Amino acid sequence: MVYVMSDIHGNEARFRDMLKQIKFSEKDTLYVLGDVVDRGDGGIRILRYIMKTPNIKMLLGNHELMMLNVLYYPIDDVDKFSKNFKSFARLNNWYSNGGAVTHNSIKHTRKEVRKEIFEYLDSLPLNIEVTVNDKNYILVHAGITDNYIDRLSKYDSVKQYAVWTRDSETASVPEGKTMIFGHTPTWQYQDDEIMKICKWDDRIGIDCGCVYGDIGRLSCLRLDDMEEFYSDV
Ligand SMILES: [Mn+2]
Repeated sequence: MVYVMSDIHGNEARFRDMLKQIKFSEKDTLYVLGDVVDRGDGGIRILRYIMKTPNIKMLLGNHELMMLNVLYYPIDDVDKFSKNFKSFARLNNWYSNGGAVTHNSIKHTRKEVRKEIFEYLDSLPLNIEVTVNDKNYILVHAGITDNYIDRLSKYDSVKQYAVWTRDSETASVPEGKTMIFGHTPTWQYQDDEIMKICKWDDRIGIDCGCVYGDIGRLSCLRLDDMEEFYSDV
């Protein structure tokens, strides 16, 4: 069976509960569409579990990118003031998006492990295409890379666009494909009191606001039969 999940945001209890609910085994494949870290405190532990489980595939989310920007990607600037300013801006951006808890957690991992984590995240794809029961899906965190038009974009790279864009409801999806995305909680698209997976003809939103504690849930979608699973433990 093939499953998709997104925006776990450090909620290890819900992640474990979901694996139990779907009876996740070696025969299955799980795609995690980014934003494993930040806000909740279990992000690094979940990430390490994903890294050692070959049948869990992950996409880069904007939260992983913010972490890499602070801890892994260098700032190529000779001017000290400008370098410090950029470094502060990156840290401030990450912390104002719930990164402090992840930063604190990664400080307590060994240097070699930290390096493995950064190299793993740095290697993650922005989109993955999968076919299940002859249906073609494009899995994304926020956007399809082919939709990035640099001259017109407020994002300065295709990577930034793919993990940050909010145009998931309106962006074009290639004919014959269904886009599955996280990043923007589904309450923005529907009036229901309880957040649930949101389906259009050619796109599906699966971020059910796990990050919001009691008013949100972690969702998981099985692509073989479109069965929906939810965890609010
Ligand atoms: Mn996101």
